[in-house]
Amino acid sequence: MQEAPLFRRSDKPYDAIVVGAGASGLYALYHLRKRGYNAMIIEAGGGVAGTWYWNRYPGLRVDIESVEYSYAFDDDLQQDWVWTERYAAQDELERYFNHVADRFDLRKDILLNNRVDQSAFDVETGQWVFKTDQGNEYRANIAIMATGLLSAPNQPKFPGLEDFKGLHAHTAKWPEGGIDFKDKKVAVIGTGSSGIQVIPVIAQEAEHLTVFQRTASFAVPLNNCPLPQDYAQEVKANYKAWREREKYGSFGGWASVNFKLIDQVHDFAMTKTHEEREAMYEDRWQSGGLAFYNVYPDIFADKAANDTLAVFMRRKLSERINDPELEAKLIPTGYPVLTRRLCGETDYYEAYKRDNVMLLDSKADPIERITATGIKTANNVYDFDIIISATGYDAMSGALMRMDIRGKDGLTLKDHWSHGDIRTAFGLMAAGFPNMFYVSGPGSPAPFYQPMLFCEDQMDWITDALAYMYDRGKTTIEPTTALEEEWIEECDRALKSTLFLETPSWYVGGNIKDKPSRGLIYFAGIHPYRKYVKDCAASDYLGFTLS
Ligand code: NA7
Repeated sequence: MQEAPLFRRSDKPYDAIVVGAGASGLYALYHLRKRGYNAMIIEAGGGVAGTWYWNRYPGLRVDIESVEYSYAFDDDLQQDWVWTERYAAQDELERYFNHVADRFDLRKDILLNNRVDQSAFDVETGQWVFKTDQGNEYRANIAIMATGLLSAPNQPKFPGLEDFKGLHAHTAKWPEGGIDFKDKKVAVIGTGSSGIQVIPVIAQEAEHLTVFQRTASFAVPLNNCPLPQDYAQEVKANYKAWREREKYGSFGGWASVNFKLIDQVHDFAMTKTHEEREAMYEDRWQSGGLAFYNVYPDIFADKAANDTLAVFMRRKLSERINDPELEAKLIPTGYPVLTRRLCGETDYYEAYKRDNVMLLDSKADPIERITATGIKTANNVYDFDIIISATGYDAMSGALMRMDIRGKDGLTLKDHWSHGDIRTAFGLMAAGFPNMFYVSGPGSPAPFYQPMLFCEDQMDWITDALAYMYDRGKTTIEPTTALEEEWIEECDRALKSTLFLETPSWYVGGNIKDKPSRGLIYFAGIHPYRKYVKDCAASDYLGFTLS
């Protein structure tokens, strides 16, 4: 890693300020500069890389293949960078984003260790004023909120947490020096993607591990391995075509199954024979990872179609776990497969076969409180040295809602989004908040699309809209409330045509008390989304007011 050049401070207002130096924020700065804007990033962390900076728990790795989970905007970058594993681990991803910051000389315009507490629109000047927790204040004409879709940790308010005398950490806020589990009694609360990654590692290190599971997740083998070099070379030789296939021919921006490029499946599960479906599912199971998102589209919408996959998965999990008592606890029932995020696992089920690991059912015996020495459930008391909350995120809207964002006429974003829906136009802007854009924001299909590709798409749209605005001598753009209304309806229609509401996951705001599902995510995915925003631009930004 190169030594960071000092942040270049400007006392004049910036053309644009980007909040967040994760995957989206870094690209936003690069792109804005390329389009001639004087821009800077304000970042709360002490380094760049967002998710891969904050989440440092052992076992963390991406579950989209590294050659696909990367930027596409610069061919030299994708040719030069060498991924070492099929699914990169946290440290490799952190290195990658640092390399991007150095390679494109971004650091001089990145202010670290400053959390934006407040962003307020100044009607007099038409500027956004950003105030940070370090007492700094910056102004810009354009605000780009690249604050992350899974960045605001969800820490359940367990009574007594502050009395715990041992160490407590959330997976999304891992202490920088790491945690030594040796000879320790450890609790992990939560068995989503984060819990499933951290549990096998802690199981090997700790004296004893107790897992508090409320809902079992569907988890498929990740099949991580050193990246086969012939595969890496093949991708590099064909990166352009590969990216096109990811963008236009895949469901979620990744196109490889079993190290082969595949097309999105458009056939419906229920039009296939049992044998054809089984062959498709088996292929995905052998591939590992998230390849199941690329199967028949009716899996997401039709319970009978979904059941065909759920039955297959349960059978595979039963063979994998091969222990009736554990199978009863670990094989999910009661919700459609894929409506909670599919997890990729490495040695997860083996962890429960160890003598030093105990799995508890937190639905039958819920956590009541944390005590000075451990956890009290409805029926039991347990002692721990360390408690890990792997309890997820206030997804999509959480990071924005936790900031004090004030638009025109004193309207706060919190208030704007607190009336039963998350109001945006295409997940890009909200009415009353001129010139403030969200990247991978609520109301977009971000959770179902590769984040770097999405950010590249969204920044193109944003800077095209700005060019259109400035070319016409205007200085502000904002959506009408009518467009917001239409978009919420479209989001709601798309959500209700799926099975996602059948379980209270973060996809539908179900993990956060009183959080609305309306407008949170655009469930129809990237392809219809792309058409909506493209058509809007082509129709002179119909639904947006320029002034
Ligand atoms: P998730 O997937 O939201 O999982 C959080 C887990 O924490 C889940 O098992 C929850 O059970 C559990 N949880 C949350 N609150 C409690 C309380 N109060 N008591 C017991 N258990 C609780 O978050 P992750 O960090 O694992 O993954 C988030 C995303 O990051 C993932 O989907 C990928 O996209 C990357 P519940 O299911 O609510 O019963």
